[in-house]
Formats: sequence, C-alpha cells, structure tokens
Amino acid sequence: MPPRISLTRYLVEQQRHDNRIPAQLRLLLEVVARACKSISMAVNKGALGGVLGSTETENVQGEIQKKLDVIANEVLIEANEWGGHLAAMASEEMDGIYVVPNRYPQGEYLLLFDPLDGSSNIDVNVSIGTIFSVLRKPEGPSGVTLQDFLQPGHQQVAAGYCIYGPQTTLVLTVGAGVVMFTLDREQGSFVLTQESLQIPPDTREFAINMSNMRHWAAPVRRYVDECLAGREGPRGKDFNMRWIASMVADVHRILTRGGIFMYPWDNREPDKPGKLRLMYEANPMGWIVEQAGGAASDGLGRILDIHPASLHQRVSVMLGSRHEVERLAAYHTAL
Ligand code: AHM
Ligand code: MG
Repeated sequence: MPPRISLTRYLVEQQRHDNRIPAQLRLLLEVVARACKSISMAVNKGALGGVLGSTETENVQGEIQKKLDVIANEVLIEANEWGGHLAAMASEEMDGIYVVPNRYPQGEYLLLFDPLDGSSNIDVNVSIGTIFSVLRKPEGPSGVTLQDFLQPGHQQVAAGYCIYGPQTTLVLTVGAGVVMFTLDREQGSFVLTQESLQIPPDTREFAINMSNMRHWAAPVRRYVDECLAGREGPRGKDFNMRWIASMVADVHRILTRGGIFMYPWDNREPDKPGKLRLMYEANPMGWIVEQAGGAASDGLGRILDIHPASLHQRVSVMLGSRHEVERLAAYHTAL
C-alpha cells in the first residue's frame, strides 16, 4: 500500500520543491485546515451543539446571519490572527478588513474567506463549506489597507475550499494543479486522496437556479433552452440538471465528474452584477476550476482578470467544463 500522505507532509514536500510554498504560506494553509476541522466538528454537532438557527444580526450584504456563519467566522479569525503569517483578513461576514492586532507579529499574506457558504442549507443538513483565497500583501511602507486586497484573482497564491458533507474534504491549489484531502476523523488529520484533478471539457450536466429563469439575460436563456431541448434540439444530446444551492457542493460535483455551474446576473436586481461575491467566492473557485482544466467567466471575460473595486463586489459566475463555459461566453458576445 502506498504511504498515506497527510496535508502536513504534502505541504512540507511542496515547500521543498523549488520553494513552491514559502514557510509562511505553509503555516497559513495548515492553520486554515485546522480551523476547517473545528468548523466541521461544530457543523456535525448540529442541534446537539445548539448551533442551528439564525442570529438577530445581518451581515454587510443585508442577509440574516446563521449562528454557524458567526461561529465559523470567529473560528477562522481566532485561528489565524496570532501565527505571524497574516497581515489582515476579510470575510463575507465582516464589513471591513480585519487587521491583525498590534500585539501579534504581522505577516506578508492576506486571507479572504466565506466562512460558511450555502448558509440556507445549514439547518436542513445539506452540504455546506468554507471557501478561502490567499493574496500576498503588496510591498509598501505603510500598514495594510483595504486597497491592498483589491487585486485580481490571477494574483492569488493559494485558494481552496472545505466541504462539510458525507465526508469532510479539503480541496486546494497553490497554482500547481488541484489536490484533494479527506478528513480522517480517527486520526484527526487530512489525508491526500486525489491529485491532479481534471474537469472533463464536455458535459451533459448543468447547474442553475431555474426559478430565476424569467429574470435571465438572453444568452443564459438560450444556453439553458438548448440544454433542455435535449437530443432533438441543437445540442443533439440530453442534459441532466442539479442545483444544491451550496456553491461548494456544486463545484465539488463538477470537479468530480464535470458540469457547468451558473449564477449569472439577472433582472431581479439589475444594478448588481450578480449574487455571488468576486473576492472570496468566484475568484478562489474560478482559480481551482482553471487549475483543473476548466474555465471561469462572467460572460464577458475571465473572472480572474477582473480588477475589483470593492471588497464585497458581486459578479456573474459561469464555471466548469471548458467547452460549455466557452459556448455560453460566445452566446454573450454574439448578441
Ligand atoms: P451564501 O454565501 O450567503 O451562502 O450565498 C451563496 C450561495 C451559493 O453557495 C449558492 O450557489 C447560492 O447562494 C444559492 O442561491 P439561491 O438560494 O438563489 O439558489
Ligand atoms: Mg457564500
């Protein structure tokens, strides 16, 4: 039997390999993984831990926070603030950036996260997850500012997510492909279970919230109409549909067997570019998908090339099997 490779060993070996992961980044990824383990335990306890249900508070997006949103946010901050690897953090659940307090040393990285994506699924016991993105703090004499975070996604140095489902699985990229680790609860460690994940370029499966159909833009409607027309339609094949309402779970399925995920702009809130957030949802997921051979577009261009103007900026998201994403993007430019 080949040796079991723990996340720690994988990261140490990556560090040795042309210093692909500098020491501070290795520590950061270990700490994030440890925080995800704690979140996984809290999620598992559910009603027994008194963690289900909502708080009385709203986040910056005006969404009522679930108790687990707040707990996961605190776990990630407390785990990461003292290690000396970070300068600041930003989260879906916090209005502004969280600068590492003066009492701790400041590191050279910036961490962004959606502490618990798919919040609407928490209480109904459906898969949810943590999404994270790591940027390098730009060099400069002054302290860390919001401006330091506003970097396009192609400047990420690490990105990943941890899905809390039937298994707890951590998926990671540092720009050298995508790797997957499964949490061994008896040992308390993440174990490497798949390397070099590849998304097939073609698919017969799409994911979109169909209840928004009447609000979609014409290119998205055309794409989905053609999928629904099946074998008799212009695509000449039948399509299957899935919608979990947790981006982590939909992306995880796509990494496993292909597919296209769409949360496009729609006419419900015409002034907003979409529902999902660029910096801690679309960018990390977009990079993971690209690193697995897929594509990520907002319909007009590559998501990773968007220059963010604000921390909680929203974006139209179409990602997954490359040929399907390219087709949908072509429908946008054709009109
Ligand atoms: P959240 O970060 O507040 O949980 O919202 C993001 C989620 C995604 O995980 C998912 O794809 C989408 O919202 C589901 O939206 P909808 O409820 O419109 O189906
Ligand atoms: Mg989210």
